[in-house]
Amino acid sequence: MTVRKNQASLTAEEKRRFVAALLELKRSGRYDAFVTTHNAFIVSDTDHGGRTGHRSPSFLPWHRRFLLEFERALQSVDASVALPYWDWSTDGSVRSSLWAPDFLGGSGRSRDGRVMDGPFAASTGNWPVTVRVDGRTYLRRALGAGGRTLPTRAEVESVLSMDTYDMPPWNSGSDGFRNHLEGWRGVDLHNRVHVWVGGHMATGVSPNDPVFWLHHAYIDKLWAEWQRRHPGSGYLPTAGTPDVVDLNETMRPWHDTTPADLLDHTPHYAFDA
Ligand SMILES: [Cu+2]
Repeated sequence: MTVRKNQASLTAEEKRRFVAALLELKRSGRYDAFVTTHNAFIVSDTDHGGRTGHRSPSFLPWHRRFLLEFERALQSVDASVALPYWDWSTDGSVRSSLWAPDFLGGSGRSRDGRVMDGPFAASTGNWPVTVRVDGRTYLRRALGAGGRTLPTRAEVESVLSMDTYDMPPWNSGSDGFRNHLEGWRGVDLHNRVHVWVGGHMATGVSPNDPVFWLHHAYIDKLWAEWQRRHPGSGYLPTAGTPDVVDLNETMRPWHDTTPADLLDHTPHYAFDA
């Protein structure tokens, strides 16, 4: 059974195996296919047209499936690996063990944002950025540099307390849990974490930074926590909504799974707490 753990509690051996599996997916070319898919959806998801991966109700089930595909790819390299999650509301220091050289490496240098240490630094030769939006081929970060702060636990609580999953117009202008979690409205839990990390994480090719998976694994966990708190509230909309994935409609790019199929994470993985 896959158990997704808080990254702060991983053992040295668990970190080593997770990093090694990431590097092997990168080496084989499978990693970059995930970056390409994410960017294609970022580019095509629009508020007044078809929208699936972002700015829509299916933001959460789409990323749940995307992470499951990625986790299965990691497990095809090393069956012991599970995706860890990063609780940025309680572990938001740039000195966190998350950013240590034995795990994800630290922030970028000020001149060009280049990450200089850790397994994903360009100097290792192991992490070329090939799916990119400009000519720069090195991983970039600027932790906390944009003046943004990470969400607090109180802000997380304020979003978890919302009892409607999503609302018309089912986009970045919506009220409700999904859009406050995604961050186009209100306190913003998900978008601002991308901005706080900066560099590639603040672009459509954000999965170039391995922290993408740990961030989204925590967003996914918050969805599970919301479900536990609001057992009477379900995914919306349920039917007949143009441009939006209803409860029982299949999602691109897989065409074989619906939001309804993904509401329960427990057939696939558990959380450590
Ligand atoms: Cu994201």
